[in-house]
Amino acid sequence: MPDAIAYISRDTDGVLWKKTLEAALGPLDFRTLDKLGDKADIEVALAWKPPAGLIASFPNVKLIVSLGMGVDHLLADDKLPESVPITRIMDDGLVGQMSEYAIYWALRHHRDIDKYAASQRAKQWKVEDFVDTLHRRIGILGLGTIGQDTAKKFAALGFPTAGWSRTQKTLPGIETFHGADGLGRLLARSDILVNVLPLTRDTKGLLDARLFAALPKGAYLINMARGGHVMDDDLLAALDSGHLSGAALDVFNTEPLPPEHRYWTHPKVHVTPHIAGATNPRTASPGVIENIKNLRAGKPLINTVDAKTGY
Ligand code: OXD
Repeated sequence: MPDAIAYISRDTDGVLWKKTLEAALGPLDFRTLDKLGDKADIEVALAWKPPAGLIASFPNVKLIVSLGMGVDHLLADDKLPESVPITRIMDDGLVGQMSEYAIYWALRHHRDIDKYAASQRAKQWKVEDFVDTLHRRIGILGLGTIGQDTAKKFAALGFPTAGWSRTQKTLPGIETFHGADGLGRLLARSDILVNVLPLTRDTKGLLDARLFAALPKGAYLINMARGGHVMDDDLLAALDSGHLSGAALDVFNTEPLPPEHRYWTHPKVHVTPHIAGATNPRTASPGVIENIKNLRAGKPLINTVDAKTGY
């Protein structure tokens, strides 16, 4: 019976995942990308950005687990076996980190910290115009688990907070918009726009010149979803024209961000290397363990992904 777990990631060595899974499931035949051995032994693939076609070469794989909450990295592989279920991690730790990331950059912008840092360098005692929290409107693109947590925390800080999703959602204390009409209405009232959408056929390139133009002048962008949402030239043009006041970007069309990319040195851009939310085996593993047990017991899986919607 194939029962090996393949850990497919070039970002981390999997030692923590092996330890965490073994603590719950007992000793495992746990294989990493460089030591996959006989691929016929592999029952479960834990994957983050797998090389295209690799999972299709596991003849007996029964479950594909996305090691990210986003699954675009898996669905980009057009050879992914269609009949094998895909599940994704649901990681409270990661969700909390993502909210922290958005709140950090939003507060830094809201309280003019970069301007005060420049004033300090120039030894200048200069007070910037004050903007009441009640007048700094937050807009969140995407109201899945991450978007909802982020929205709730912004609202708790007193920011007027709204969110947009494909289908209608109701959330206490959050203004919600949906569909194509709703997007324009959300943008028109968003002084800080936070993107946490899944990357799908419908959302690829959504953050383009038209979308930026629909934001109020001086709006600030925080992108912690995927680089593929953003038309980079359009964002740079919106920053250069002064229509947008700045951007905090964690994700990029090409990762690692190439050294020659203008984002690295743009005075209005903050770049971080896809760290907004790191998968943490401690908080991500319970659902994975449950699914491995369910798979082996022939029970229904949780956190399944619909390949058609892309999340
Ligand atoms: C994810 C990510 O999808 O970290 O979880 O990008």
